Amino acid sequence: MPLNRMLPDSQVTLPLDEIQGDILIGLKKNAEVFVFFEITDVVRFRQELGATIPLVTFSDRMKAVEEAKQTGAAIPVFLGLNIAFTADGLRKLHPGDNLAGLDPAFVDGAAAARQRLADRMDNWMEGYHAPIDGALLATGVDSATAANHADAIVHGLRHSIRVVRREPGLVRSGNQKGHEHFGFADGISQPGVRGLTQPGPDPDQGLPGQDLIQPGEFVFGHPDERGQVAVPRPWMRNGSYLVFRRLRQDVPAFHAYMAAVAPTTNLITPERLGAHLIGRWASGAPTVLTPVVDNLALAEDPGRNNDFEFGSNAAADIAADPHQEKCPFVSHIRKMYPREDFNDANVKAALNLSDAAFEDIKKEPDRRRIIRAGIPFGRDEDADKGLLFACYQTSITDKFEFLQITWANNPGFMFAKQTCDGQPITPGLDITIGQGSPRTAEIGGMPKVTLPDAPVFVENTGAVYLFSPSRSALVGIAAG
Ligand code: N7H
Repeated sequence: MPLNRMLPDSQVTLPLDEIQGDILIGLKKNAEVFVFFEITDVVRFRQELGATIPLVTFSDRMKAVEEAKQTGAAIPVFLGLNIAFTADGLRKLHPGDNLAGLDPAFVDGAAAARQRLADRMDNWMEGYHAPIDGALLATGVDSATAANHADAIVHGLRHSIRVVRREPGLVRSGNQKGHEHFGFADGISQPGVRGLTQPGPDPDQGLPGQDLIQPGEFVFGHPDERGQVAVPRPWMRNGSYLVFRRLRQDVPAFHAYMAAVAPTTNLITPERLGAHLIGRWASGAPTVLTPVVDNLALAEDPGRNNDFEFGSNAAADIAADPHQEKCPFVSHIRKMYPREDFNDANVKAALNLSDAAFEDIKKEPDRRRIIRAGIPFGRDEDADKGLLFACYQTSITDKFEFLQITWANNPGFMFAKQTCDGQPITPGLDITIGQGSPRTAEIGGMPKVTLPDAPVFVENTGAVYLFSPSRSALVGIAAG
């Protein structure tokens, strides 16, 4: 979702003209083409990159587009472009730097991560095994415009790159616009960024429920949630790691499971079971706020659709759900952003934490925030369809991989939780994106119900880990 309330320019503390456009705000994306390439001639690449930099979209431009959207002003036809490099690409472009000491997940690359992510090892699409040095992210108002835009940029780099894979993404059409292929509205909850997002009445939140996070969690060279400023290399300042994952979704299997299992639970209907396993209804309305029926008005109100907590110690006037009566611990949004769930005496006891360590662990969910920037791929009638998942962060190990391995794939997370009548809960792995087994889940506050093994609904069919540099770093690369 766009960070749809931003500070006036005079109060923005981040150099938006340095930070590429997709990282903090999101390129406008009806359609997007990811072009993965190998650099075949480094010297010519520097020259051709130099001529391409003026076409790259930076965040100051995105902020202006977002503001125009809000005021209803006409938005000119918009072409977005970002450029990012893999570790292999950066080694070619920064000779003499073997990237020692950088995030090991990034340095080793996405192929090396498959085993620890519990991905299948045999189903990457053509091109993802080839040497990949970088990616162009070209956006446009429709598929043809984005494709033409990508073609034009590739043409400008034609003497120095070889395209190894093109991955076109397209938002879904009609009333499914903004919804991913299982049918759920996506892009609702994103972190607010201090120094960019306008605080609301609560100075620590932007929109209600949107915690403001220090920018160093997403771009290098700024304070992070621990107050530290990381700049592992001078050229990394104002850059961000980009995780790209081509995630195929088995839509028929998802709906068949909900239809078969819902009547065996007290959630009764497939729509309601699906909503509880995601944590939001198809419309985007959170089940914590509306556990029984969908609510379109709530879904469409940015002042309310993210304004809830999960944990027991949430402020009295905020809706919460400590015993998973309205949103099971296994649900996708609760796994990926457990909000106040660590703020629980049982967690302190289970981990035998000191008071200081307990205070610290309460902030864990905010330190794991990522900025998501994906887009669906494939048409509804295609078997091969899903999400071109993309997210930005300053550590792939501590953010994307942590979320996937330690929370999504872990049946025991969230730990130390109980039903209303004190039964221990083993949530199960994230039924949507979790990999591994067993694939059961425990839902319901009282009584709890154990769901039968779910099939794998989402599988990885290609991945690339990249770094999205600042304007100055791109200029430095072009200069050689
Ligand atoms: Fe998820 N889905 O439709 O099921 N995701 N996700 N995701 N996801 C979210 O709040 C989905 C994936 C996160 O702040 C929504 O914007 C699908 C990966 C995070 O409350 C929906 C796929 C990872 C959030 C989906 C997929 C994440 C989030 C609710 C793959 C990271 C924000 C809409 C095909 C490892 C949580 C919204 C918060 C929300 C779906 C992948 C992470 C509907 C289909 C791989 C952090």
